[in-house]
Formats: sequence, C-alpha cells, structure tokens
Amino acid sequence: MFGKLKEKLKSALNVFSTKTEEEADDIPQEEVDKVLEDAGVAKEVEEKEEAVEEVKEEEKVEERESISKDEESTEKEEVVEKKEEVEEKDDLVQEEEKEEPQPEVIEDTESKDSDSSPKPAEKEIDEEEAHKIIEDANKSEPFIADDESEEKEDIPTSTQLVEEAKKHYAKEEEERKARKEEQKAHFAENIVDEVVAEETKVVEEAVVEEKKEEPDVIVSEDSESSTEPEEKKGFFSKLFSRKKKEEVAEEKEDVISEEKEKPIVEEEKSVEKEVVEEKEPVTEEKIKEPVTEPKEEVQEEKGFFSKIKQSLTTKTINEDKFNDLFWELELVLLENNVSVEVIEKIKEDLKEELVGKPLPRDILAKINEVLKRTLTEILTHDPINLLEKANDKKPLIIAVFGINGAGKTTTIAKLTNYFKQHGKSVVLAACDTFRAAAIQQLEEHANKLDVKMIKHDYGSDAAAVAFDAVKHAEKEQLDVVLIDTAGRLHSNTNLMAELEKLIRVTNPDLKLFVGESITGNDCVEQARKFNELVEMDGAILTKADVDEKGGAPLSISYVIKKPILFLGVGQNYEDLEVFDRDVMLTRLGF
Ligand SMILES: Nc1nc2c(ncn2[C@@H]2O[C@H](COP(=O)(O)OP(=O)(O)OP(=O)(O)O)[C@@H](O)[C@H]2O)c(=O)[nH]1
Ligand SMILES: [Mg+2]
Repeated sequence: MFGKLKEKLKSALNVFSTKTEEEADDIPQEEVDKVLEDAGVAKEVEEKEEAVEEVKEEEKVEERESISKDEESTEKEEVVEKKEEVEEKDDLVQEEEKEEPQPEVIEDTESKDSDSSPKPAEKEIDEEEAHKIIEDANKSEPFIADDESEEKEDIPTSTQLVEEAKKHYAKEEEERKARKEEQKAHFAENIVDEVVAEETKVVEEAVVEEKKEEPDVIVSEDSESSTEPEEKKGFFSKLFSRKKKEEVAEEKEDVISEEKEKPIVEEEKSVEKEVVEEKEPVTEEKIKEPVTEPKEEVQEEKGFFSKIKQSLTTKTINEDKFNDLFWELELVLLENNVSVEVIEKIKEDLKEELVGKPLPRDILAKINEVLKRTLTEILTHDPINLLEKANDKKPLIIAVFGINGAGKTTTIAKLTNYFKQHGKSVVLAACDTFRAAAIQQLEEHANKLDVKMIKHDYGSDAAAVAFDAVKHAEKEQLDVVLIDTAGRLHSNTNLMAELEKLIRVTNPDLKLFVGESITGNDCVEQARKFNELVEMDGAILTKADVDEKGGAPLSISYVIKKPILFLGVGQNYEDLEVFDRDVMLTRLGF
C-alpha cells in the first residue's frame, strides 16, 4: 500500500537534495556584506582587501626592480666571464710572445688597472738587448735592406732603440685594451637583450596563467554572470580569485629570485672581490625583500578570510534554480495521484525554507523535515470518531456518496460490521433505487450481517426510503442508520437533485464521500464537485489495498479540507482500517 509513492518520493527527494546542493549559488555579495556588517567585520574586511591590493602593487614594482637588478648582475657576470676570456687570451699571447725569441717584455704600467693577469716584471732594456732586437727585426724584414746604406750611416743609439721598443709595446697594449672594451660592450648589449626577453617571457606567462585561472573561481554563477564576471562573483569567489593572483605573484617572485641566485653563487666563487661587493646589495636586500614580506601579509589574509568562511554556510539557491530542480519532484508527485493543489503547497513550503537562505549541511534531512511538516498539516483535521458520535446521538444518521463502483455498498457493509463489533445496533436504507441489482446486493450484506434493511421498489424515491429507515431506527431505538445511495457523476443533474432532496429530508449527521484511491486525480476531482454541491463531513477511501501510489488520501483531504475516516483495504467486512495520520506518513516514508 502506497509503496510506489514512498519509493519514488525517496529517490526523487535524494535527487532533489543532491541537485539543490550542486546548483546552489555562492551567497550574493550584498547578503554576505550584510552578515559581515552585522558581525561588525565588514569594515575590517574592506580594509584588509585594500591592504592586499596595496601589497600587490608594491610587489609588482619590487618585482620590476628585482628584474632590472638581475639584469645588472647578469651583465656583470658576463663581463667578468669575458674578462676571464680576455685574460686567458692575454696569457696565450704572452706565452706566444715568450716563445717567439723576443726581447724581455716591457709592460705598460697603465695596463695594470684593467688587466689582472700576472704580468712580467718590468726590466730596463740595455744596449746589447736593443741591438739584438734591431738585428732580429732586420733579419725578419728584408725590405729594410733598401735603406741599408742610410742605416749604416745613421745607426740609432741604444736609448733610441729602447724608446722605439717601448712605443711599439705601448701601442700593442692600447690596441688590446680597445679590443677588450669593444668586446665588453658587445657582451653587455647581448646580455641586456637576453634579460629583457626573459623578463617579458616570465611576465607574459604569469599573465596567461592568471587569465586561465580566473574563470575557474567563478562557481555556479547565473548565466548573466558570464557576461559580467567581475560584478557577479560571489564574496568567497573573489577571495579565492585574489588568493590565486597572490600565488601567481609568489610564483613569479620565486622564478625571478631563483634566476638571480644562480649567477650570484657562481659569481661569488669566481669573480674578484671588487665585483662581488657591487653585487651583494642585489642578493641580500633587493631580492629577499619582495619575497618575504608580502608572504607574511598573504598568510595573514588567508587566515582572516578562512575564519569568516568557516562561520558561514557558503551556498544558497535562487528561485529559478529551485523551480527547475523541483520539476522532477513535481512529476513524481503528479504520477502518484498527488493533486496539483497539494504539489503547489509542498512547493511553496519548500521554497520558503530553501530559497535565498544558506543551505543546511544535511539538505536531504531538511527537505524531509519540510515535507513531513507540510503533509502533516494537510492530513490534520478535527478528528471524527464514529463510535463517540453514535454514543452522543441516537440514531446516528450516516449517508455515503460517490461515483459508480467506488465501493459505497461494500463500505456500508463494512461499517455495519464495525458498529456491530463495537456493540452498536444498525439499520440499513437501500436508497439506490436507480440500479436494479443494488437493492439485492445490499440485502445480501444485511442478511449476512444480520441487520434490518429498509427498501422500496426499484425506481422509487430514494429520499422516501431514507426517511423510512430513520423512522424505523427511532422507533426501534437503534443506534445507527446507514444510507446507501446510487453512484453518480456530479454532472448528472437529476441524480444530484435527488441527492439534495435526500439530504434535506433526512438531514444526515455525517455525509461521507466514498472514493477509490486508485483513480487518483479523477477521484479528487469528484470529491471537489460533490463537496461543492453538498458539503462533505469526511471521506472514506476504498481499495487502498491495491493502491501502490498513495497520493489520493493527501489530495482528497486537502481538497475537501475534511478528515479521512477509513481506508478500505480489501473485500471482506473487516477490511476497514481507521485512518491514522501518523501511520499514513510512515507509509509515505516520513
Ligand atoms: N480490493 C478492494 N475491493 C473493494 C473495496 N471496496 C470495494 N471493493 C470492490 O469494488 C467493487 C465495487 O464495489 P461496490 O461496493 O459495489 O461499489 P458501489 O460504489 O456500491 O458501486 P455502485 O453501486 O455501482 O455505484 C466490488 O467488487 C467490491 O468488492 C476495497 O476496499 N478493496
Ligand atoms: Mg452500490
């Protein structure tokens, strides 16, 4: 009984609660601001946000400075390397010069400033050596022979020779220095280009990375938000986004500092003290500054915001999303004979609890709680206890109404059995004079149950039969008069007029609508129409034993706003169950 609705409701609610959680938005900025303002932290948050922005700006400036320092240091390193190269070349040249049978090297004192390689000791050139140099030169340069006669006539003095040799080596030294300077400049140019290119690449990569990461932090936004991501981002999304930016900045700094530290370590090993001293401020001060201080700030910010985050539930659901999500649950309810009115009621109650409010941790439990509350409300009416009523009034007159085949006659027989079981005397009124076999059918039940039945002929006035039955009950001091009526549709005006007459004549204490629970919304619709015409006091739902859906009791109870007294749960007399709201809710899974 009602198993289908129970099962389907269960799965639909599971799906509903899961989807509600999935589709939930971040709390709108205004709402969070309000909560924060209430908590007295809104201003603090604003200040912290501004502080973070400032730190970011400083980081960027420092980053650029660091890069230019790096550029400088790298340039210096290259220069030092080049220097080493040049020195090596010098050494080679000197060695070559030594190998060539040259005179003792006469070093220009100026070269000491720029050339750090070990230099041969400066010697005084004596006359003998000077002659030897000239002789060697003459040997290797035969063209001098043309002027041999002149030279022989004017042989240079030793002082002249020495001066000449000095000039020669000084010139050579100058040329070498010029070459070195040129090479230095060339290397510096290359280094600048490389560093600039590297810096551009790092910055570009960081920007691309930021762009990639930004869309990921916009969680579950409305479709509008895609066009205005900045404005629509939720509070925590914004924080998360900033955290990403901070991480990117940190990564950039790490990359830069790594690149800077490498050459510096090498420099420290190989470069002369003079050069190292120039670079030290770059390593100790300029690089460490931007890396350490902002990190402390960032950690502080994370701690602060995470505390706020923990104090709030982060998700809400808006009305449009709720309606979308409710649609599936609505279908399940409709399929299970829950009327449109009841579905609307359930929807409104759920909406009130879920839309625009922070989603509870256990969403399914919350939905169950709301549903149970709604259904309990629907099924709660002033109870009608037939036995108590029978005690209070004698005879208690009960008339049943409903469409054809709903189970009126069978229910009359079951009620007879019920009253008899509880010691009440009963008389039956065979008021279905419209259908030929109806009187006979009721008579059989009366005989089996051993109760008196009042009948007239087929086609006679139903109201007159009912009147006779009441008179009989009054005369015989019977407790209860049960009036069986012909089945009819609300659209059958003649039969409905007959019904009105019967009620007017007998004035029943209880007018009960009998409906088949398995016909679902048809049954509900009939109940509504009967109730409009003749106000019902309650309902009995038959065939509940074969009703797997279970929505009808909810629907009829809600439509006629009256209690359900019994459920027919079989074809035997005892298959009449007193309706119990809590049992019904348990059967529906609540
Ligand atoms: N399974 C089951 N069958 C029932 C129940 N109540 C009635 N029936 C069956 O439903 C059929 C119709 O019952 P009736 O009592 O004749 O219905 P009615 O409303 O009197 O029909 P009309 O007099 O033609 O309007 C019968 O076969 C009954 O046995 C019930 O609670 N469960
Ligand atoms: Mg009948």
